[in-house]
Parts: sequence; C-alpha cells; structure tokens
Amino acid sequence: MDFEKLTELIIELEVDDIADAVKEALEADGKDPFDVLNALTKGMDEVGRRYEEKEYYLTELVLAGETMKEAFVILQPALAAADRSESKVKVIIATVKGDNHDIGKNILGSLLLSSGFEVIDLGMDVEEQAIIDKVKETGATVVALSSLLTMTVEQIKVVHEALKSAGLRDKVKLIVGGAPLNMELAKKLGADDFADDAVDGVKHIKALAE
Ligand code: B12
Repeated sequence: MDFEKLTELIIELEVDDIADAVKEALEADGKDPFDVLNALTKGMDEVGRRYEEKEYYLTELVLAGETMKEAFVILQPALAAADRSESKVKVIIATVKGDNHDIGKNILGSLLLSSGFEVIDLGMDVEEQAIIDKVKETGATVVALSSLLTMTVEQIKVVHEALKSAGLRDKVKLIVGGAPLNMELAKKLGADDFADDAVDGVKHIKALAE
C-alpha cells in the first residue's frame, strides 16, 4: 500500500476500503503511522480544493469526513502506541461553538496522546461554559481550540473572556488553530499561541506547558 494510493482513497471517498488500506500500510508494509497521517491529510487538502473549485459539493465533504474517521479507527491506536514521553500535562481540546469540523482537532488529539499528554476531548460545537467547567474539574493547564469557520473565530475571544471572568485565565495557556486563523488574529482574539498544523501544534503545546 503506497502513500499515493492512500491519498487517492481519501480523494475518491472510498469509505468502505480506507480502513483495510490503512491496516495494510501499517501492518503488512510497516509504514510509520505519521507518514500514513500525512498521506491522508494530503487527500483532505485535495478534497477541500475540489470543493472550492465546485467540483465537489457538500455530499462529498460529508463523505470525506466519514472516510477520514474510518481511517482514524485504525490509525489512532498506532499513533498512540508511538508514545514517546513521560509528560502528563493535561490538555483540553475542543472545536468552538457553532463549528462542526472535528477532523483537525482529532488529529491534534491523537498526536498529543502519542506524545504522552493527557487529552480531554470535549468534541465539537462546544460552549464556553463547558470549557470553564472542565478546566475547574481537571486542572488542565492548556486549552487548545479549533475553528475552521471565519464565522466562528470570534468564539475564541468569548472563551478567553470567560476564562478571565472565572479567574482562570492566568492558570491556562490558550492555543488555537484552523485555516481562517494566523498568529496575529489569534493574539487579537486573546489566545497565547497559534500553530498552522497539528504537528507544529504539539511542539508549541510542549513549549507552552514548560
Ligand atoms: C470536511 C469538511 C467539512 C465536513 C466536516 C466533517 C468533520 N467531522 O469535521 C462537513 C461536511 C460537516 C463540513 C460542513 C461545513 N463546511 Co466544511 N469543510 C471541510 C473541508 C473539506 C476539510 C476540513 C478538514 O477536515 N480538513 C483536514 C484537517 C486535517 O485539516 P484542518 O481541519 O485544517 O486541521 C489542521 C490545521 O488547521 C490544524 N488545526 C486544526 N485545529 C487546530 C487546533 C489547534 C489548537 C492547533 C494547534 C492546530 C489545529 O491542524 C490540523 C492538522 O494538521 C474544508 C476545506 C479545507 N480544505 O479545509 C471545508 C471548510 C472548512 N468548510 C467550509 C464551509 C463553508 C462549511 C459549511 C458552512 C458548508 C455549508 N454550506 O453548510 C458547513 C459548516 C458546518 C458547521 N456548522 O461547522 C469552508 C469554511 C470557509 C470559512 N473560512 O469560513 C471550508 C474552508 C471549505 C471552503 N473552501 O469553502 N465541512
């Protein structure tokens, strides 16, 4: 199973075949799970491009999301097995309120797990209060928020303000990611940090947690 084939299966939305293909790449071919992740992400980028070019529509977007989820059932344990560190810093991850994109967040979660972090995943479309409650309950020191929609990036500021009002803002680091964001906007919205992709995100979170 070569990497091009994995990328192609995502682009062609082969939801029934992707799990076996990922399994074959990992088990029979002994491929590095991080390289497999790269190949799958490349496929999602192409799906996004086709959607922008109106070659794909919402149905295809939904199917691409499903296909990626199927792949992750197999890939996630392989990523987790690559656990490389002793750190047990607690990180809350969530997609902001109003946003139902969770693939990027899930990738970040898997990579954090495989780097030895304790990950508390609140899911997508998450209200600020749920984040506050979880910070209080777990004592997490990092909150990582995902926003893929321009419409929902303001929600980062809402979370920042809510943490402040609850007296928690100086106890947690807030890092954000997602296509509509950049470092400048992230800082303007009250976040401490931003990363372009999940691999960089893990590096930034390691630095923030020190
Ligand atoms: C799949 C998809 C969907 C799926 C989501 C399935 C799911 N369970 O996630 C479905 C079909 C549900 C969907 C719906 C919609 N979508 Co959509 N979707 C996409 C698509 C094609 C891919 C997103 C994706 O998963 N990418 C792959 C992952 C791996 O990448 P990623 O999410 O960017 O994450 C990476 C980084 O950003 C970063 N990252 C992400 N989060 C975080 C967090 C932290 C802390 C850090 C450090 C890093 C980090 O790391 C990740 C991995 O490296 C994108 C186009 C694109 N190319 O991005 C459009 C896109 C995001 N969608 C878009 C739109 C408009 C919509 C809809 C409004 C469509 C509609 N008319 O209904 C709805 C909104 C629904 C809602 N309320 O959220 C637009 C957003 C435009 C904008 N700027 O606002 C995009 C950009 C498409 C486009 N070009 O128009 N979508």
